[in-house]
Amino acid sequence: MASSALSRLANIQKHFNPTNPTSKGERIVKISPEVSEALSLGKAVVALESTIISHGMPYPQNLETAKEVEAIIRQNGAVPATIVILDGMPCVGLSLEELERLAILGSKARKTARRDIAHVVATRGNGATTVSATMFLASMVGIPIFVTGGIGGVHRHGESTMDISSDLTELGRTPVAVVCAGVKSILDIPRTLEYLETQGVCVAAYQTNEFPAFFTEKSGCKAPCRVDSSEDCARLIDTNINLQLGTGILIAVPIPSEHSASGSIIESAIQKALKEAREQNVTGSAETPFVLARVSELTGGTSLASNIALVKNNARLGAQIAVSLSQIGE
Ligand code: PSU
Ligand code: MN
Repeated sequence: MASSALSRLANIQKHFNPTNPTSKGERIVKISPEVSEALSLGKAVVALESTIISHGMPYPQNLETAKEVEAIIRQNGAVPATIVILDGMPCVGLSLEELERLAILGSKARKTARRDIAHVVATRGNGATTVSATMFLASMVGIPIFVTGGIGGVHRHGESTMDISSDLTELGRTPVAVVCAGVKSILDIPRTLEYLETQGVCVAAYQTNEFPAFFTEKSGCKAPCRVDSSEDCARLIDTNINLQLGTGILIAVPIPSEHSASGSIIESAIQKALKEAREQNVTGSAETPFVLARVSELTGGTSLASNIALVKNNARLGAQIAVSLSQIGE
């Protein structure tokens, strides 16, 4: 028991409880009563990001999807903890009103990666957290598992632009397992995997030997390791925590096969959207939201349906992993 992952996390929380007020009497993060209770009892909790809601999907599908994803996590025995910064307060676990506020804010919320957190908080802004910022806040409150759709990566031509998502460096420095459907082919997938290796990140593909490419099951790249069940994933996470490696884990789950058929249509839309982004000089953090919105328009919503399906699939597995992890050491 003493060596289990969860008791280690409880120990971290005891020494640094972010719900305690600072010396000036201010809280630095607000944890919902449901998430707070689950964490203190060592129950399964799954973190969720907010950029996917604000920038990744249009309203009202974003709100519907966010609510459905939370429901899937509950049905599978875990507590969802959507993470966002509202009026300068990092929030872990949202009420329905807060979730609605985020969905309606859409891209008016600031896309918040690790580098942006302090400024959004200091200016009392609204920040939709990306994978890097969500991992940071999840780790701060002791949540070891986080579910999303896709993560950022090394952009094409990244070797000269140096546009490499901070999601990758966060995976190298924060011990949270991220369940995703791989990375999109709008990115340079082989270089993304190289970069993750450099960062010391364990990358495991779920029930396949190949690293998935978000809209398609295959990327042409072999995954460094393979896991076949939620118990496998939980053991991997528990081991990573016990060894105190300090690095994250990427669990890459292929899109359900009934949605991957449209992959080639989506792939050609991606090529067209990338060309438009270059022509219109859309770069930096604006590139991913631009390309995703254009791909959705060009495919008449097919890509959005696939996106929603894979996030739900990831949510189911992520909750099962969280439940398995909470049972280790019991
Ligand atoms: N990739 C997707 N969907 C997304 C994102 C990435 O397939 O919604 C979002 C995530 O929040 C991710 C962020 O963390 O974009 C990465 O942005 P950037 O490339 O600017 O680091
Ligand atoms: Mn970038």
